[in-house]
Amino acid sequence: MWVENCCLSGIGKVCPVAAAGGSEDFIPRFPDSNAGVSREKRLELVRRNAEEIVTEGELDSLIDDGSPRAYTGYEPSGTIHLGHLVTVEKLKDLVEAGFDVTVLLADLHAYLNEKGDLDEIEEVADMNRRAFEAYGLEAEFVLGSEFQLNDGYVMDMHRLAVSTTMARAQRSMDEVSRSRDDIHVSQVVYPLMQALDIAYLDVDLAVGGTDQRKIHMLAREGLPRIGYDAPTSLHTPILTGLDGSKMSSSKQNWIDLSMSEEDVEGALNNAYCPAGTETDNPVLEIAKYLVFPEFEEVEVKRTEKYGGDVEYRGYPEVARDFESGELHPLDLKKSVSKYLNGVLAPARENFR
Ligand code: STL
Repeated sequence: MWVENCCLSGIGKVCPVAAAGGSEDFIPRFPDSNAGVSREKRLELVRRNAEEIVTEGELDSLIDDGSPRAYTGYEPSGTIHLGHLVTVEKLKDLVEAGFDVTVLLADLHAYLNEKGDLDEIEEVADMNRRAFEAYGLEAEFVLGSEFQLNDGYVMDMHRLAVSTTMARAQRSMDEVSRSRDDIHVSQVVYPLMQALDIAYLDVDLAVGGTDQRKIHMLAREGLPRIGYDAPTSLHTPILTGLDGSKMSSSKQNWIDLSMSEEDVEGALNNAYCPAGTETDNPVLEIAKYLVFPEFEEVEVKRTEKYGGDVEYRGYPEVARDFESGELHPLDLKKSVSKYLNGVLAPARENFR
């Protein structure tokens, strides 16, 4: 039976689709281990769905390193939304490609970004860790404040501060910062610390959304000036909000782990999904960045009148049929809801 063959990267983890009461025809993505995964396959895993790698040449060398190390940092957040999960998917790809992965729960960064007091943030961080683990991410989880207050780190922060211009530090925060005017000093301490995290966690590859790119570029230039290696960086796309505009907490135009299966279904059903158009289409993006990395095959169920059931092996087939008009938005939405709910089921338990 299918559930016995289900091997999400963790041992003894429950398959998300089975947990969601999914059918037997789902095929999970994970092999039993990454032993024997070819160099080519490992590179393909690292590169898939990446918007940018700085630089491809460096990544190519990293792959030949015995055990390359990668990380992403997250400000602990009361809502884990699909935007977070795009980078989590990439980290799962990296684990499968043989990287040692660290997740930084950046409590001090959240504090600097005015997200609350440290005690509250730490509680949220622990909930986030459990959600990421349940989602099948095998990583080492580190709380920022565990090492960011050590003497060596603080001294390096001052050294980096001396060699970084105000304009550069401020600019790097353009897409991350909470405040736009009346900028606080914390806003320029933030990117310096983020750069140092890369050195102190001893990682080769820094992963984040494209909103992190200017901070990563600052790290690439700044770290060598104070005696550390320049990190390679990989950026994932930023998901379009469900209404077709930029995701924003004020609009609540996203799906997060606090939502029930029915809420997810409803949200997708109402989502912007213009027939025949791939551009800025959040439903297709969810299929591409969150569903297909988990399932080799995705089935769309339709009555005979509307063309009958169809199975897609890979996102390009879906995009092709959607663009030609062969696949209707409503059928796409129904199928994406079902698979997405399967993917979210185990992590959602943490919010009950
Ligand atoms: C955000 C939004 C987002 C990413 C981050 C924060 C990342 C924070 C971070 C902090 C320290 C690090 C790495 C990343 O070392 O998309 O508000």
